[in-house]
Amino acid sequence: MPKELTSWSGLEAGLRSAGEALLNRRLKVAVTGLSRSGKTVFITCLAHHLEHGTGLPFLNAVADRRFRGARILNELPEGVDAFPYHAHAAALRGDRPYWPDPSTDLSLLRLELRFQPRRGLTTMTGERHLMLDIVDYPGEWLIDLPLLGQSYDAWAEVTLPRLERPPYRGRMRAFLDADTERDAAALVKFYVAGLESCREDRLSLLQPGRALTPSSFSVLPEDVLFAPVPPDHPLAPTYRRRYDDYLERWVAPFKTHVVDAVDRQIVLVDVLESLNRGPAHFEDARASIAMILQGFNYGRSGYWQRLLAPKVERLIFCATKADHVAATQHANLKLLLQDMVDDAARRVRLEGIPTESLAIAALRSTDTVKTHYDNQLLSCVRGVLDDTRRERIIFPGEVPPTMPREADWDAQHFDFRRFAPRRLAESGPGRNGSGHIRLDQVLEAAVGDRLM
Ligand SMILES: Nc1nc2c(ncn2[C@@H]2O[C@H](COP(=O)(O)OP(=O)(O)OP(=O)(O)O)[C@@H](O)[C@H]2O)c(=O)[nH]1
Ligand SMILES: [Mg+2]
Repeated sequence: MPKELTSWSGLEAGLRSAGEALLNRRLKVAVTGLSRSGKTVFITCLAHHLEHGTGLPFLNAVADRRFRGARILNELPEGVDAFPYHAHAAALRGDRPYWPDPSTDLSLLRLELRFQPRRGLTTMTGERHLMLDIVDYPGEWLIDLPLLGQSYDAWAEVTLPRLERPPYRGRMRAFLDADTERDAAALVKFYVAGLESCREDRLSLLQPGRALTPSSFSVLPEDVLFAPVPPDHPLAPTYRRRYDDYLERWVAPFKTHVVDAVDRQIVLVDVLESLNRGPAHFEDARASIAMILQGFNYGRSGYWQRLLAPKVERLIFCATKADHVAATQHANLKLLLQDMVDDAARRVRLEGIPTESLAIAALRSTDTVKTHYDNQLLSCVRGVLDDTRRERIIFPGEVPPTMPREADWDAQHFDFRRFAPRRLAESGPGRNGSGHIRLDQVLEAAVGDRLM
């Protein structure tokens, strides 16, 4: 072989092994979920259990006694804020624990997991490291991602008719009736007020998302925001320009942090809240999730692609806050989640990517108890209600295994209540099991193969 070729192949092999090491030591995990779906609590509790190496019996590395713990790394890429793990964990570990506020900015949690490789799989001995990068952000921003593939006119064309229909119509009436042909800021004001009202009602398809996030840094003034109008409207040229600016300034950089170069994805869905709110909300959440997932790249990638532009190679759907219902309902909750994300999951499976669905609670705040009522034995949940701070036993209703049909909604009565968090520090084995529901199974499904 000519000399230069030998050295080239040597170089390639060198790069390959350096890259391989890098690839095997780093994973970017996307935690994807609409606002209030439970992302911040999930990330905090995950880091807590990993840091302490406790409460994760279904993580194989823990079961095999190969897991050595995790630490939070403070050296982050420039310009990215650190996930306020210590503040969130302190709030959940205090004497009177409380849930975190809605997130207002993007932040990164970088965890270094230490483990012993499985014997027989490698000749290497000694400890190995895996770095996990997890980004947290306000759920409202996520719903801007579908805008990236759309022009202003295309967006307005699908958005306006949607706002004319329930459940949006009533809350958007002032905007739809506004007689404003010249004042771009005034019309935006009506539009944003409508979006805010829809958000109170927990609707999800609210674009642009940054019109809603209450942070001094991210709330945008009315003179840069836009509202949907028909193409021949006098304000259309102004809004068209603002729309393009918005995508370039805010949505494209967000995509870089949240969507690009993701290796594994955990999608959090508040299925019970959607069920609580009725068919229109259920459909709104379903459509929003399907839209968002379309922006991610799924597939097995060859070596160079993994190095240069990884694709999502594992996808886990989680129905969060499963502690709002009795353990007997978890199997149905998982089936209902599968029904809800069916379209998205099917597309991903076509790419040969395994998907998994789980009913989980990052911080289990109730127990399942049986009570007698009307000669029936009911499975209920017992916990401290978030609003009254009183302990109550509640029968939240039964979770249907598939999306209820129109006629069934009226017959169903759901009463899923918000519970105050139990103390994270106390939730070790013995008190209420491991303090979470299937958090370790999510972790095993997402990254277990890299802890071998
Ligand atoms: N019972 C119970 N409630 C939970 C759990 N996780 C989250 N919640 C509830 O869901 C709310 C929202 O959780 P967050 O983690 O703040 O949601 P988020 O997705 O980060 O929300 P944004 O930052 O607004 O996008 C919390 O305030 C709790 O009321 C859980 O494991 N169990
Ligand atoms: Mg959050």
